[in-house]
Amino acid sequence: MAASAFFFLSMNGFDKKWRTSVLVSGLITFIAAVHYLYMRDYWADFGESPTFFRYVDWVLTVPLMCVEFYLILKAAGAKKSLMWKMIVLSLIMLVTGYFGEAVDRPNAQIWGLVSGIAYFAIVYDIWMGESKKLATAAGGSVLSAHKMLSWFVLVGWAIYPLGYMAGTPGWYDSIFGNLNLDVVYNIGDAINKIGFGLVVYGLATDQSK
Ligand SMILES: *C/C=C(C)/C=C/C=C(C)/C=C/C1=C(C)CCCC1(C)C
Repeated sequence: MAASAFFFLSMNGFDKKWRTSVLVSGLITFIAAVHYLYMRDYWADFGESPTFFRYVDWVLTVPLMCVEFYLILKAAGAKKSLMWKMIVLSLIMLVTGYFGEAVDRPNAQIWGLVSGIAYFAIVYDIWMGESKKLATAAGGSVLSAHKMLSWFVLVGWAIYPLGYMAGTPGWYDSIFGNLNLDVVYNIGDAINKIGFGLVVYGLATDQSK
């Protein structure tokens, strides 16, 4: 919530075309903050993982992160089709993950694998595919912000499959079984949503000079 206040209050200081990007950063942390209130209450009432609210949050915030990629690459000629491709991949990643955690737990490994493939398709696109080419063409601070965001997706987002393995049955039980799924997800969300937003904030600051 503090991050959202920070992003919203800073918006007017930026050139018009960068305001949308900072607005989206604020929306991502705001949507998460609201869902964390639901998650806390659910946890307090039932003493179990608030999986449903967790995934409702992600289904809204992760596509918005894909929109951020599109917005910063728009000036370099990014097309809407790039945005939709990333959104669809992120939804496949999340819906299959939800099935593994909440609907068909005995097959969590298979759902997790399909989810992981969609995740790698996103990683591939931003590190080596269309998105990377556009960022390279844009150069300068857009390229360096794109690189930072790509690191968030490669390293920061990799926290989530670890949480998933900690919370679902599979061959990985002996490795991750002692971690708490919710704690891992909470840390992942704080790093990824606030950190991601700050990179966009930094880029908007640089471009508005
Ligand atoms: C703000 C929330 C974010 C950035 C959530 C990201 C979630 C993921 C990258 C989840 C990925 C998963 C896999 C790659 C495999 C196992 C199932 C998931 C959904 C946990």
